Amino acid sequence: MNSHPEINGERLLARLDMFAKIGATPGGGVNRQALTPGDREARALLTRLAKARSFSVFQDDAANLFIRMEGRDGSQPPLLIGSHLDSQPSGGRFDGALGTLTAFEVLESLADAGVEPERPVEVVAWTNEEGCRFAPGCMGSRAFVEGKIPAEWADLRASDDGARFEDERLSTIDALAADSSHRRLGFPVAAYLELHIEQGPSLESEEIPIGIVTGVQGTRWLEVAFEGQTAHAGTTALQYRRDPLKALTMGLSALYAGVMPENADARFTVGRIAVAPGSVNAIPATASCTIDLRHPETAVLDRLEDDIRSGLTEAAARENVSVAIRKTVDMEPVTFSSDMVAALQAAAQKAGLPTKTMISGAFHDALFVAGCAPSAMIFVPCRDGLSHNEAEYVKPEDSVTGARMFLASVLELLPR
Ligand code: HGY
Ligand code: MN
Ligand code: MN
Ligand code: MN
Repeated sequence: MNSHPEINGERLLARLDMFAKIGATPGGGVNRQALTPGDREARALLTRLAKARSFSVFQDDAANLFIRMEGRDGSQPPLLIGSHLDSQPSGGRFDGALGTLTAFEVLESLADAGVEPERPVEVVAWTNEEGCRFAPGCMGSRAFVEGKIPAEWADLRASDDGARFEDERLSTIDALAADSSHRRLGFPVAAYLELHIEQGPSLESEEIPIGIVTGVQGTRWLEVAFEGQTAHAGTTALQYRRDPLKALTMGLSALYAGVMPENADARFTVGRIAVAPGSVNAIPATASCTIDLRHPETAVLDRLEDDIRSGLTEAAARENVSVAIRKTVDMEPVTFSSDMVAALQAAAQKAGLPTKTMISGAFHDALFVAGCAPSAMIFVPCRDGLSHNEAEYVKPEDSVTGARMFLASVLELLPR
C-alpha cells in the first residue's frame, strides 16, 4: 500500500450531483424507476466512470452491474460493496445512489492510493431494489442469491407503462453489452457492505453521524382486488348495491382505526388504489389496492396478515362482493452477522466516529445478500428522516463522513 487511502469528498459530492440530474424531477428529486431509460442512463454513466479508471465491468442475467478492482489473488471471492441506482417515481436523489456512489468512491480512493488488496473488491448496483415499477423489490439481489430468475417474473407488467419485465431486463442488459462482460448469476462473495440513508429520524434527532445496522425488519406486500357490480348511481338503491369500493374503504378503515394502532411497531401502508370503470355516475365494478406491512417479528407479521385477510374478507361478505388477496412480497426479518457488526464498530472506533446500532425499517438488498455472505449496513442521517420523497436530503458533511466510515470499514474487512 503506497499511501493511506483517503475519501475525496468533493469528487463524491460532484458525482451525487451528476447522478441527480438523471431522471431529475421538478421538486428536486429523481424518477429513475427500475429498467427505464433513466435507470439505463445512470448505469451507463457509472460504467463510463469505471472504464475511465480501468476497472472491469460485468453484468449478470438479472442486469446487476458489477465494477471490479482486481486483488493480488484474483481467485479469492471478492468483497462486494454497493447498493442500487433505481428510484421511486417521486423519489430522492440519495436513496440507493449515495450507497452506490460511496462504494465507487472507495474503489477510486483505493486506486488513488495505489492499494492492491489481497482479494478483489467489487462495486454492485443491484437491479430493481425499489419494487415499485415491478414487484417484488430487491429482484437483482434475490436472483443473485438464488442463482436464477424466477420464471414467474418474465411476464410481470410495469405499473407505469405495462412493459414486460423480460423485455425491459433484456434491453437493459443489451444497452451495456458492448461495455461490459457477461457473467453467471450468483458467485461466492467474501462479505457484503451497503451504505444507505437511514430513511428515518433517529440519527438526525440524536445527532449521531453513523448508524451500524444490525438487521432489517420483515416486509410483506399484498395486492387486494374487490369485485362487485357496476350499476347506475341514481337508480340503484343502497341496499341493492354490490359496491366493491365501499367494501374496500370499510375494510381498510377498520384496520386503520382498530388493528394497526394496537401494534405500535407495525407499519401499514396503502400506497396505491385503483377503481374501475372510474365513472362519476356508475357504481364501481372493481376496487383494488396495495398493502405494505412491516414489523421486526415474524409472529406479529403472521398475526397482522391474518387480521388484514379476515377483516377485508368480512367487509367483502357484508357488501356481497368478492375479494382476492395475493401476496407479492414476503421478506423475513434478518439479523446481520455479529462479526460484521463488530468489524464496523472497530472501524468506527479507529476513525473516531460516534455510532449507534439500529435495525432498518426499510428493506435493502443486504437483507437478501445476507443469505449468501456475511453482510451489514451503515446508515447516515437524512433531513427529518424523510425518504421516498423529492425533498429527501443529506447534508454534504454527512455524505462525506459516511464515506469515510465506509472506507474505514472496507479496510477493516480486507485482509492486510
Ligand atoms: O421499501 C423499502 O423499504 C425500500 O426503501 N425500497
Ligand atoms: Mn434504497
Ligand atoms: Mn427506497
Ligand atoms: Mn435498499
